[in-house]
Amino acid sequence: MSEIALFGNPNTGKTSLFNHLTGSYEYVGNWTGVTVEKKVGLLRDKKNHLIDLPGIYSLKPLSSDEDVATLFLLNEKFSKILNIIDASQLERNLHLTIQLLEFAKPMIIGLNMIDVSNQRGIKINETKLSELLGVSIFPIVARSGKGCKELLNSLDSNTSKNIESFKIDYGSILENKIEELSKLLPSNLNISKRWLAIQYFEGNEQVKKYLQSFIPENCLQEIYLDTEKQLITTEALSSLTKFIHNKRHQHIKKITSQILVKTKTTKPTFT
Ligand code: GDP
Ligand code: K
Ligand code: MG
Repeated sequence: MSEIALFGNPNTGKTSLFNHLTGSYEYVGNWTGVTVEKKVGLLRDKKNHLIDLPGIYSLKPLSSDEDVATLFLLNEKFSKILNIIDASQLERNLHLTIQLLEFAKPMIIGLNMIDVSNQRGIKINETKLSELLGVSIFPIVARSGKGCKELLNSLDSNTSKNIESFKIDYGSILENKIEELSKLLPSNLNISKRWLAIQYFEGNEQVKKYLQSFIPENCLQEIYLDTEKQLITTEALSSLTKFIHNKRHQHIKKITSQILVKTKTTKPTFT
């Protein structure tokens, strides 16, 4: 039996989906050191456990909720990520999705709130989105349970591989620094070095602490400051965090321009 980790933004239907996929909670407690609730359920096919993680917009910790998510990725053993996305808020949701894809472990997407996006006249080309992200996507309505069975069946399949195809080009300056930092890490690490480097540059404090067990603090700091200095002089931006956010935003815009089809001209939702 292995563990599947449920990640998503707040209010995307995580609890609704959790309840459809599991019978009842097998275990409810708190994450170590924080008051954030930890829920673990047995999937209805009794083949795997599902772990409900706090709803977050980004892995970069702003609160103990985000701490839990990063610490989970760094320390826990799990077989797969299940990322739930609100189809009616695609652009915003994809920021977390990208950070999870960069983690480069097997992942599946549950595209939720399909009823809401349909009502708003938004059609999403799921096949194309799946192609662009390199993972399987299952359209669902977590409130009613529509599509949840197909999603459950796919969670057990052993076919999902590590994600290798997904890569945002952060530009030569940052890409070189990602490479430089990666080279300082032990080769036998089972966490993506690229993900660690990107999260560090983004300002993820938990990742920074993790890296300090391999790289002296002053050396880490030097790389960070040099990267920021180079980017600030050439790109006229305020911070490394902002730079990474902007790159992801551009990438998301490129994705959504290829997969969104508006069928009605009512409310503009994707602005
Ligand atoms: P969480 O905060 O991610 O755990 O999300 P919840 O499961 O609590 O859902 C947030 C709200 O969205 C609740 O009112 C749900 O009933 C509703 N909801 C969840 N999934 C769907 C869906 O597919 N369609 C619609 N229309 N509402 C949904
Ligand atoms: K909620
Ligand atoms: Mg919830």
